Amino acid sequence: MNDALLQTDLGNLPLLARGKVRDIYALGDDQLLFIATDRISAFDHVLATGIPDKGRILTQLSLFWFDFLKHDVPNHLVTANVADYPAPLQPYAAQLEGRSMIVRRAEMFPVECVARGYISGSGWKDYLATSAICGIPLPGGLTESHRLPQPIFTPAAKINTGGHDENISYSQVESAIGAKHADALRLLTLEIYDRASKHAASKGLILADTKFEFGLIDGEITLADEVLTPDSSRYWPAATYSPGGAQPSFDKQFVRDYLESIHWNKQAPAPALPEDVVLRTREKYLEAFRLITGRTSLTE
Ligand code: Q0N
Repeated sequence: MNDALLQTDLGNLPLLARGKVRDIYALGDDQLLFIATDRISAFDHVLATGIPDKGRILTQLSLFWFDFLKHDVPNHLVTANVADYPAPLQPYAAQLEGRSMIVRRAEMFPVECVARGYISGSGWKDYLATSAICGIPLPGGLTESHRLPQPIFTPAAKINTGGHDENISYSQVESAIGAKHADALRLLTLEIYDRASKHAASKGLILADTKFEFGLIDGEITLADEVLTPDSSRYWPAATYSPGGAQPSFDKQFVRDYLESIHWNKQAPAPALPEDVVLRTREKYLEAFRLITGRTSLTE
């Protein structure tokens, strides 16, 4: 056992959505309470063991990036300072500290806005099958994890909770949300990816790809959800980058290796993790946090 937070319990507060990792509660009509638990998923399952501090680390990373990008795009953050939360949340302060944010409720676009600078994951699968990603033609002869000639916008549609998102073409985005919003989301996604990947590169990290979610608040396109965390992005250490095959996951490789070593069939129930895998994985999340934010501790 460890002291990871696997489930939030906020009494009567209405739970809006429980994701694999995050729990979202409604706060009146206009705001939401976003809580990152310490749950970890691998091979599409939430594991029985959590990673202590993972929720705090990912929340602090999102907050870092919201601040870093605040002149590029408005975001949904209201406050992450628990002392400023409404009185009914104060009994739960210990559960919320460092791992939660109050955000403005947005009218979300039904599009996952993915930027890719490298060819990996579903992008690699698409390329093998079609020589393109999301209908964007690419040069022949690229190998897995290769850097792309330029970063591309590869939107996806949410299938449902659990299922994988499905890559869609740009014209499908236009049909879903209109050409004006599609153009704005594409430009913003690529601009934010460019700024973030340059920051990551200055810290020795390749930002291979990342996913953003946007919504409208008072008619303005607003960056929502979590941003540029290891759960929503692929970070690779530049020092060991070696195209021509899959790159080890920065954060989850010990977990994946363990799950392969026990020959788990990848069907529920997902197994628990041994303590050394938990501790080494926690260290990887902390390493990402230190590199990206330049901070040495979660609480300073
Ligand atoms: C919202 N999601 C999908 C949990 C998070 N600002 C907002 N306003 C209204 N709705 C949402 C936001 C945000 N952000 C976004 N759900 C609700 C993201 N999920 C994915 C699964 O984990």
